[in-house]
Amino acid sequence: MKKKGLGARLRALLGGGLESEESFEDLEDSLVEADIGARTAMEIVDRLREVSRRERASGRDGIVELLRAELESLVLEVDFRLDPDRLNVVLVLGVNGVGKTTTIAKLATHFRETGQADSICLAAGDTFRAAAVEQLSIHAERVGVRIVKQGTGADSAAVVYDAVESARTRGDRLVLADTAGRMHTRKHLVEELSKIDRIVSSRAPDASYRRLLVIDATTGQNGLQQAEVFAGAVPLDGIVLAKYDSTAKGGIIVPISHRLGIPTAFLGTGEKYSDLRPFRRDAYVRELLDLS
Ligand SMILES: Nc1nc2c(ncn2[C@@H]2O[C@H](COP(=O)(O)OP(=O)(O)OP(=O)(O)O)[C@@H](O)[C@H]2O)c(=O)[nH]1
Ligand SMILES: [Mg+2]
Repeated sequence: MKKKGLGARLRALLGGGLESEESFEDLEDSLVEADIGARTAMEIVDRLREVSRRERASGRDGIVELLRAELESLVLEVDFRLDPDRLNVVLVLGVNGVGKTTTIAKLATHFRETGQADSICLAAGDTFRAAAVEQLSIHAERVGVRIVKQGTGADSAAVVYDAVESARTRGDRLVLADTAGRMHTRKHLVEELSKIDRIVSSRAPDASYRRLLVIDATTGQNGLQQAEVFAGAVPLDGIVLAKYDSTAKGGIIVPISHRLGIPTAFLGTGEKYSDLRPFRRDAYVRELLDLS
């Protein structure tokens, strides 16, 4: 995985500590450069300025430690485990091309290999894009799980409905539902997701039903806007940050946690099915700052 760039920038910047106002501004720029976002970066640097003056910590190690603690206090994590006693339904959301379908195959692999689910069913809820159903079918076959599908153009909520019904009949532990990535209008998104929500809640009132939003780590601040739009449509239970391996930035989790209060559940770290890591904020912040 690529080293995160913020660590190197900090080392260069903090060679002799943070002595001047200019160096605080440079630090703020470095945080923005790492995708932490202008507002959140400003707040972090304001806090740092205040604490470092109060504690007279201007040396490199002191500053890095303050920054580490500050970032860790802003980042939210969720330990995303399946309920062992109920059917679990996980709806996977996100805009075009962020990594939803791949993430579903990775999640199926993860939950099976950690012993949380031995019978898993995928729902081909992306009925919009031609070839999406076929793509999910290929993943299902490779991972060795069942899939419930209809043709392109079918009603997405109806596919999720079928999958939930069939999972209940067969006693599956988990349904992982794919969704279309298009994000035409906010109104349409809200309507479509609300419909799926209503169906899952009414067909499986006793299930554990959660929604994960996939964000592409290479899209920068756009990820924050996407999270805001989806969170306005349905409650989100966690973020999966995909393509974390493909960027030296990766700071987008910080404003998503801090501004929107949405915790992160997983990091996607490559294209293989095993390239998914449960998110841990201490490890994430250390990696962001390139600390060992
Ligand atoms: N390097 C890397 N590539 C990834 C990761 N996750 C997904 N990808 C790649 O991103 C591309 C898009 O992934 P998909 O899973 O098809 O994305 P999607 O959101 O389902 O796309 P649509 O269905 O078109 O909206 C594929 O080439 C994946 O291999 C990741 O964590 N790291
Ligand atoms: Mg897809």
